[in-house]
Formats: sequence, C-alpha cells, structure tokens
Amino acid sequence: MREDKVTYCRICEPLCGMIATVEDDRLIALRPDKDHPLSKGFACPKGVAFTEIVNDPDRVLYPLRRSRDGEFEQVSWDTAMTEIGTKLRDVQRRHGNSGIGWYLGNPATFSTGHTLWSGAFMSLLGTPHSYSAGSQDVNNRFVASHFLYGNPTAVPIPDINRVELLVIVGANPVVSHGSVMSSPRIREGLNAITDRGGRVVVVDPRRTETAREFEWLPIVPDTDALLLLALLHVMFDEGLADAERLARQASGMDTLRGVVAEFSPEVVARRTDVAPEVIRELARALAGTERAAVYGRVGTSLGRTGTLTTALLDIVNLVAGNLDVVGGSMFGDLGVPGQRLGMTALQHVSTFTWAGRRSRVGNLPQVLGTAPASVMAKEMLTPGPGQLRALFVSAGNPVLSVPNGDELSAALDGLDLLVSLDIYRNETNAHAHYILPATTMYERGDFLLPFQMLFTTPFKQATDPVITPRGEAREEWTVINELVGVLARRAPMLAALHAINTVSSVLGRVPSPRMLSDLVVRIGQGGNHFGFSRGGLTYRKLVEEKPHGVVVADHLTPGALRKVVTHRGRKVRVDDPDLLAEIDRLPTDDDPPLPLRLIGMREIRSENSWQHNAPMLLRGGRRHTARMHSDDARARGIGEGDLVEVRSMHGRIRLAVSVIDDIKPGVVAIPHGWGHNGSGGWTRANAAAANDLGTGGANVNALISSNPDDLERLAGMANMTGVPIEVSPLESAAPDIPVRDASTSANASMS
Ligand SMILES: Nc1nc2c(c(=O)[nH]1)N[C@H]1C(S)=C(S)[C@@H](COP(=O)(O)OP(=O)(O)OC[C@H]3O[C@@H](n4cnc5c(=O)[nH]c(N)nc54)[C@H](O)[C@@H]3O)O[C@H]1N2
Ligand SMILES: Nc1nc2c(c(=O)[nH]1)N[C@H]1C(S)=C(S)[C@@H](COP(=O)(O)OP(=O)(O)OC[C@H]3O[C@@H](n4cnc5c(=O)[nH]c(N)nc54)[C@H](O)[C@@H]3O)O[C@H]1N2
Ligand code: SF4
Ligand SMILES: [Mo]
Repeated sequence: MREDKVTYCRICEPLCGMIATVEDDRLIALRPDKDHPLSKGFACPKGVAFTEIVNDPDRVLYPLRRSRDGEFEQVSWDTAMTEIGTKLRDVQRRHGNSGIGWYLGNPATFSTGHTLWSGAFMSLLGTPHSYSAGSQDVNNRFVASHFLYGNPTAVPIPDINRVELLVIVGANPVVSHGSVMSSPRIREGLNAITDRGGRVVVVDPRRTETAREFEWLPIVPDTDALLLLALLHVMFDEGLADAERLARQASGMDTLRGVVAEFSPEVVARRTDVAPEVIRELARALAGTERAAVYGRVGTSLGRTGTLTTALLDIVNLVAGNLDVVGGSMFGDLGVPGQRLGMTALQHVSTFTWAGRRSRVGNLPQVLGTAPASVMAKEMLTPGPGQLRALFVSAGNPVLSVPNGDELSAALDGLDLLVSLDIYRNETNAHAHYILPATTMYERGDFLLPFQMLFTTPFKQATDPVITPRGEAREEWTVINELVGVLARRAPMLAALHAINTVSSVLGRVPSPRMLSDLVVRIGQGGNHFGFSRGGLTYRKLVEEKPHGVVVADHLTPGALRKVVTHRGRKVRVDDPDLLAEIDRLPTDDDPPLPLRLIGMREIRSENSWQHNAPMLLRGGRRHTARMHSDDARARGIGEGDLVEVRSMHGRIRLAVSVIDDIKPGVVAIPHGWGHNGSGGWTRANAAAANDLGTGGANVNALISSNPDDLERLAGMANMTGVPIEVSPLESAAPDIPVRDASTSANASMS
C-alpha cells in the first residue's frame, strides 16, 4: 500500500516540511510539504535526495565488528553490546571514568533523544572527555553569551520578518539556509526585506550566493572584530547611541567607550580593507534605522578571536539600539516559566557553563561541558591520569571535520576501544572496533527541543517515524540507556539514573525523548498546560491533529533581555576583562608567513562530509575544488581545473582549482567535508569527484592547526578561517615533504 505521510526534514536548521511517500514500510520518495505554514512547499536538493540516503546500499544496517585482518564483520547487537560492555568496564577499572569519552557530531543536534541522552550520560559519568562539532562551529557563540548575559544559552536571532536593514557578517544563508536561526524560506525572507524597501548588506571575503543577491561588502578574512570595533567607535564618536537607554540596559559602557576610542575607521581601514566612509555610513545606518540588526555565523566564529567577534556583533546591536527590540536582534522564548532561575541553578551545580572545567591538554576552557575537539587526539596520545582510552563517536566524522585528521587517525588507532554510532562507514569509524547502526531521521519520531528558541517565527512541529528502522538500526538514546547500565557500578551519578531507568521500566514507562518533549510542549507557548489551557498543544495533538506544525505566535516578543540576563541588575555586561583582553590579541598580520588567506565555503548539494554518496547530489561530475581569484591564479601560472598544492604552516593538500572573480584577491575558498579516500564505505563518494590524484577530494582540515596554542583562547575553537596559505601548480610544488591529505592517513591506518 502506498501512503503519504506528513513529516519534516532534519538535515539543517529550517526543518522544512516534507511529505514522505511510503510503500510497504519503505520510503519511496520525499517532496516538499505545501501545507507547512513556514516552508510552504520549499525543500532544497539535500532534503529531496534523502530517500537515496535512507535506502543507500552503503548504509550500515547491522552492528559491525572489526576482525583481526582489519575487515568489518557483521555481529548481533547482543554480541556487540556484551563485548563493548566488557571492554568499557575494563577501561573504567584501569583508567577511571575519565578514561572514557564521547564525540558528538552535527546530526546529533537534529535528534532530541540523541542530544539529551548523550549530554546527560557524559555529565553524570563525570568524565572531562566530552567533545562535539561545536568547537568547530558555534561554541564561542555560547561563551560570548556567557560574558554578555551571564547565560550561555541566551542566543539572539535576527527578526527576519520585520527587519529593515540586515547586516550579515560571515554567513551565507542562501546556501546554508540559515544557522543559529530556524527560518524556512530564508532566501525569500531576505528578499522580502529589500522588497519592503529595506537593505541587506553581506560582509564576506567572497561574493557569495547571498552577497550576489544583495549588497556585497568585501573584507579581509578574520578582521571582522576590527570592523565592529570601528562601528562602535563611530556610534560613540558621533553620539549615535542613546546613553540613557544604554545605562539602563548595560553595565561597563564607559570602559567599552574607552576601549573603542582608538579604533577609528581610518585605523582599521588598512587591515580590513573597508573604506572609512563605508564604515561610517554603515554605523549611521545601523543606529538610525529603527529596525536593524547585525547577524554573524560560521565566518565570524572560526577566526582567531571568534568569541570577541561574536560578542561585538551583539554589542553593536545593543549600542545601536537594536538588541531585544522589534525588527532587531531578538531572543526566542520557550514560554516555559523559570528558565532564568533554572539556568542560574544549572550553572551552579554542573559544568554546563563556561570554563566549569579546563582541558588536561592545553588548559582550555570547556563550553557547556564540552572540551575542544582539536585537542582530542593529544588527549589520547598524552599519557598520565585522565588519558582518553575509550571513545564513542556518534553522528560525527571528526577525521574530516576537526583540524589535523592525520594526527587524529593515528590516535584513534591506539585506543583500547572505539565505538561509532552511525548510518554509514566513514573516514573516522574506519578506525573503530565496532560500528553500531543508527536510524536516520525518518526512522524516528521527534520534536526538536534544541531548536525551539531559534525559530524566527515561533513554531512547533512533531512527527512520528515514517518507516520502521531499516535492518537492525536503533535510536542512539536507547543504546545510551544500555551503556548507563554497563558503567553504573563505578559511577555514582550514573547509578542514580540507572535506578530510575530500572524502576520505570518495571512500571512500563521508561523516560523517553517523547515524554520530555511532551512536557515542554504542554508547558510552553501554545501548550495545554496540563488541561489549564483548553485546546492547547500536546505532543500527541501535534502529531495527530497538526502534522504540518503550528505557528504559536506571529512574531518574536521584545523585552526578553530581563528574562534571560542573569548578571546583577539584569544588565548586559560589556566590560568583562577576559573578553576585552582579547582586543590585545587581535592579530596584526604585518608579516604573514604565507601570502594568501584560506576561507571555508558550503555547497548547496553537500552537508558537511556525509551526503557525497547520494547520486542526485553528485550529478554533473561534481569535483572538489579550491576557488581562487583570477589575478592570483594568473600570477602563479594556474588555469581553470589545474591541479595544485595548497600549503599552510600546518600541512598540505592537493586538489583542482576553479578560477573565479567573485572573491577578494588574496583569498582562497575551499569547502570542508571532502577527502573521501576509500577508508569509509561510501562507494560513490570515494569514486566521485575523483580528480587526477584518484581521491574523493581533499581534506581541507589538513591545513588547520590542532595545536592548543593555535586555538581560540576563550572557547577553544579551531581557527579555520583567515589561515595563511600558498597555492602552487602541482609540478612546482615542494617535492620532499609528504602530502598530508586524508588518503595518506587512512591508507596508513588501514594497514
Ligand atoms: N548546503 C549546506 N547547508 C548547510 C551545511 C552544508 O554543509 N551544506 N552545513 C550546515 C552547518 S553544519 C552549519 S554550521 C551552517 C553554517 O551556516 P553559514 O555560516 O551561513 O554557512 P557558511 O557557508 O559556513 O558561511 C560562512 C561564510 O563566512 C564567510 N567567511 C569566511 N571567513 C570569514 C571572515 O573572516 N569574515 C567574514 N565576514 N566572512 C567570512 C565565508 O565566505 C562564508 O560565506 O550551514 C548549515 N547548512
Ligand atoms: N574547515 C572547516 N571545517 C569544518 C567546518 C568549516 O566550516 N570549515 N564546519 C564545521 C561544522 S559547522 C560542523 S557542524 C562540523 C561537522 O562535523 P561532524 O559532525 O564531525 O561531521 P559530519 O560530516 O557532519 O558527519 C556526520 C556523521 O553523522 C552520520 N549521521 C547522519 N545522520 C545520522 C543520524 O541520524 N544518527 C547517527 N548516529 N549518525 C548520523 C553521517 O553518516 C556522518 O558520518 O564540521 C566542522 N568542520
Ligand atoms: S534546507 Fe534542505 S536540508 Fe535543510 S531542512 Fe530544508 S530541505 Fe532539509
Ligand atoms: Mo555546523
């Protein structure tokens, strides 16, 4: 029987509505949901191609164990879990709980159970070895919020529906579809701004797909902090800020004013390559437009002072009068009472804060209980108490996504136990002892708690699974429940959780993601408040009666600052000494070691490293290329499609070049997530995009440093943008140093 089921996509943040066609419990097709109130029939190629991923013959559908000869063999769940349990308890006995770690990859965020269960498991186990993709993505957003609001989870989002001037710094929403905001049909949302007579300015070293549709303001990579300081300089200097309002809303303004005094537009112009009059005009426009906002994302997070840059984005909004006001940069609201108190309490009793703990290697601060993934390899390789000996990797591919995949690959091979929970064999779990098959999003139900505060139009949607899990795939949280039992005896806090699980299973009601989500739906905005609000939402009601989702408010609500700020007097603090000290660390780059600058980019038909196996996404002979300005290419004798060597101070890779003009001269853009080299199980990914070197692209993170000294100081984030590089035609590349791309590492480790 063929049937259409209403559900939604959970690959990236807009969570677009989808209609799944299912026949005999098999997913046949996906199409955009026309009746979804926000995505209204939009879906991108990745979302539609997901049928190919669910049904991919390369998917891992049964537990796999690595045998002595290095090949993977199928085993039963019982065998896998029993053997994993024995090895895990052995590590626990010999090295303590701090010998055990977890790396949580990006798709985990798109599963409420996976996120909450792994987070609870790691914090109750009490190990410092909790890692995530966040340290290559967004962690300094939380640290900036910690400094400014005293609350790391207070994250402002642009009021896309009402803003009149939006300045996008280091984000490419036309391709990424928006990040740290859930805003379906974001491209239309941006075009609506100009349609209503407003402006969108895109500050980016590359004339991106977004910049092409709006005003492009090119900038030298990793100099955004200077631009933002100069905007503040102008606002103070020209008296554009409302001093009375600022005194009410914030503390430390005088210190800030003193600090920005030296950053006039003229002073920063040389380093940013943005003309002083452009900076002045922008400052006036931001302060003078009633509904204006500055918004930044990956491009502002991956620089050397990402926390400072991120905090400055908010401070510019604050000083210009655009924070927490209609059409500005606003805070979402769960509608759940006591959030501020709850957050304050949580920060006091747990490591769910900033620098609750520091890393053994590098002494770097943890962010919301997670350590920088860049030091994960050294934590495995550095002997002594607390050495990482057993690692779980779920929904992650850190060998490609974290700096220095070679070092990590070698370190993984030395572990006592490496277990991966994934839907695929990838470059990371090529080193695993066990690979456990996970469900894809369409094989599980979900209400995505992690995104509730980020909808630019407050919205709620829940779905049931559209098919039963394929093969023997299981949801991660159920596997984690088993691990709780395995480790409980020597971990007192876990034992408590285990007791709860045991008792509730006897009573037939094991705590589940659905139970927790239902609670939040009921007490949150639009909820039924356990019967006190008649007709209000429950999880079941969402799934059964409102499958396309419900807009619970037309707009974000202003005046949230006082609800989210936990600092004394509920004032935003702009003069934290740790934060302002970063200003002294702003790179000067007067004498760069190499002439060009590396930046990243995302492509419409990729999702990080894991969708290069879907035929629909690889059509047209896609290749992995470095995008380089024609002037730079010409100066080096490089033509379109030529193979080059790209080298940084930390490594070198080989790939082909696309010569373009839509990029600032001196800047080279290379997408991450490539470097498929035969070690993973991705047949097409490995073969596809094969350049003449016979690899599925190159791992750009071979160019990035994993050295603790090179990580951003306040959030431990990897420095992945603005990195000095040189590009040479392959025949003239330096011959004697081994090329460090993923192919060398994986071949070495598989032998
Ligand atoms: N199609 C597609 N969509 C995705 C993803 C994907 O892989 N493919 N990944 C998802 C994920 S995990 C995330 S986190 C989001 C990210 O969402 P975005 O941040 O919107 O996406 P990016 O393409 O990384 O955009 C970063 C931009 O910053 C620019 N940039 C780089 N360095 C600098 C700098 O120093 N200063 C300034 N001003 N700009 C700079 C880059 O040129 C780039 O245009 O996208 C999500 N959506
Ligand atoms: N140079 C550079 N490096 C970057 C970035 C950059 O901009 N430039 N961006 C960074 C960012 S923003 C991110 S988010 C990271 C991503 O880094 P990671 O999360 O480490 O890597 P992904 O490529 O997203 O790999 C996701 C894995 O999850 C698996 N998977 C997919 N769905 C599921 C599921 O439902 N359950 C389970 N168990 N597994 C699943 C996929 O098969 C894949 O193996 O990369 C970071 N690395
Ligand atoms: S933009 Fe594409 S991948 Fe992202 S949620 Fe929508 S359909 Fe899915
Ligand atoms: Mo990300």
